[in-house]
Formats: sequence, structure tokens, C-alpha cells
Amino acid sequence: MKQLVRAFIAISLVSVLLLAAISKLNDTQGYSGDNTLTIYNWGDYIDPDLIKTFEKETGISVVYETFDSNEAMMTKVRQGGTSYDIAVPSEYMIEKMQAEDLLIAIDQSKLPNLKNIDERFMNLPFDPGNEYSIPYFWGTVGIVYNHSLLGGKEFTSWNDLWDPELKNDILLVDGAREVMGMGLNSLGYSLNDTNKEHLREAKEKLDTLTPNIKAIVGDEIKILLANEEAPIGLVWSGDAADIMYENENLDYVVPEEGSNLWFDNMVIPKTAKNVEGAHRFINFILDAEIAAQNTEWVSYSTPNKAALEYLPEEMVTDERFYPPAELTEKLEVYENLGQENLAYYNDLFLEFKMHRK
Ligand code: SPD
Repeated sequence: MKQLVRAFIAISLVSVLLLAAISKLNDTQGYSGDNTLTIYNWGDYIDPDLIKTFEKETGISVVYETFDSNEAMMTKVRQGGTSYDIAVPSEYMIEKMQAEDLLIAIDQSKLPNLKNIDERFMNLPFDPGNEYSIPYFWGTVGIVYNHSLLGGKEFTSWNDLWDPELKNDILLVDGAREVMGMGLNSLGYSLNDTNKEHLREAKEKLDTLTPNIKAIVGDEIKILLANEEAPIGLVWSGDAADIMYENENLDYVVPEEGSNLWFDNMVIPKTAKNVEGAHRFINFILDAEIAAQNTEWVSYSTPNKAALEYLPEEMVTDERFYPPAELTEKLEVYENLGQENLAYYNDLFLEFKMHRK
């Protein structure tokens, strides 16, 4: 009898330890079972109340993680250590993920709210037919500047940033393609240039901007600019829109030489364990009122046409953030330049960052 009791206690102990280990693993590895959804998104890129609403509506609990660059996101998804059910990459990275067979095809029959998306943002070259990705937010890259701190100075060209009077005035978003793109555009080259001499020339031109650069930063760029810690920033349009609601001395411009037009879309990585829940989440985000709430919180430009009527008119008619097709046609969308070229962009960007130290 004593042996039986001892065996029972031993089995119970092992079970408890096993359960604790599994639960710990779930906490750290983003386990996605039927009742969990693991989402991987950019920082500051969803209204946190919407996660609660989704959890309440569906009974699915959300594990939410953030990244600050497409490259960081890709590395983690490729490693496969965490079972992401949803990720939100930009267009060139979607193409790359698809080329590396890292995505699950989306079942559009499960997305009745997809009809809310403006045709203009569907069926784009990086994902014909939206087989693998669904629009989330879109925008441009440009210069946000504080006309009050700069004594009324205006910006029209990337080359205006090289003005020696702007010593220590500029914050750059920490993005390899954005910063290298600024160097390329300032020389009249394409944002998708793969000519190594042009890329090196762009990096060397960026080195000469060093005296004017105060810092290269992540999401904190918004707070620094809004609090007037620096008068100029190279930013994504949505970050400019966000801080311009807080500080009326700020303005945003897309330089005349051209710039980047980008699209962030929701995808379901191959690591997904809750594909059904992922579709439910995407459809939830596509709802017009939910998309409007998200847009008000995030401040980026929504591709959801049906959401526009729930948003303040002055927001959605502002052509700095909702440029019409005639304007965006002049901008360039990043392409997937292939592993070797993308690595070269990243190496040059790193070299440029080192040069500053
Ligand atoms: N804080 C949210 C940042 C989202 C930026 N996405 C833009 C990517 C452009 N390639």
C-alpha cells in the first residue's frame, strides 16, 4: 500500500513539474493553441484596447510581441523559435518571406470585411491577388520639421538637410533602407538601386551628414521631436502625423527628388498554430469601426475605405498623410533586392552608424 501511495505521489509530482515546464515554455515561446493567438507587430502599432476587445469577443487570448525593423522580424520568424500566428511586415519583406516559403496562403472566404479595403491597396506587385497578405497601414517617408525652432526654414529637398547651419539638429529613424534611401535619393539614384558603386557613394554622402545628426533612434523619435529635443526628423509619415496632433510647430514634407511609398500588411507565418484565430483577427481588424478606432490611436494612414467615414474629416483629407494616387505614383516602393543586396544595404548602414562614433 505504502508503495502505491509513494508511486502516486511521485507521478503527481512529475505531472505538476511537467505542467509548470509546459506553461513556462508557453509563456516564453508564444505558444499558440486554439485559444491563444501570438501576434508580432511593430511597436506602437495597435490600439491596446482593441486587443482586449478581440479577446473578449472571441475568448482567444493574445500574446503580443513587437519588433522595430523588418529585418529583426524576419530573423525571428525564420528562426522559428516562437510560433507567430500573425506578423506585419512591409511589402519587400513580404515578397522575401514568400520567396523563402515562410507564409501560409490566406483564405479570403474567411474575411468578409476585406470588401472594406480600398481597391487602390489591393493586388499590389509585391503580392498579386493578396494571396499572402492583407493591408494594415500605409504611408511615405519624409522630413518632419519644427518651423518655429528653425526660424521659419522650409524643406523641399533631401539636400536641404546638409545645410551646415543644421548642426546636431537631425534625428534619423533607425531603418537601413530609409537612411540609405535618403542618401540614394539625394544623389538622384533609385531606392532600389543595386549598383555597388552607387550604394557606396550614398553611404559616403551620408557620412558627410554626420555633423548634423543628433541621433539614430527607434519609436522614441516621436517623443523627442514632439518635445522639441531636436527640430528635424527623417520619419515614416504616420509618426509625423501622430506628433503633429501634439505639436503645432511641426510640419511634414516628402522631398521633391522622390521618396518611399510603403505598405505594411498582415501575414500568417508558416509557424502559425492558430490559423483559424489568425483569420478571425485579420477580419476583426478589417471591420470599418475597429479600423477607424485603430487609426485614431496609431495615427498612420488606413487603407480601409469604409473606416474613413468614422474618422475626423481633417485627418483623412490631409494630403500630407493621405496623398492621392497622382502623387504616390511618383514615389518608389521598396523591392525585394535579394539576400546579397539587402545584406549590402544593411552592412553599409552599420558602417555609417559606426562612422558616427
Ligand atoms: N511604430 C510603427 C512603425 C511602423 C512603420 N512601418 C513602416 C515600414 C516602412 N518600411
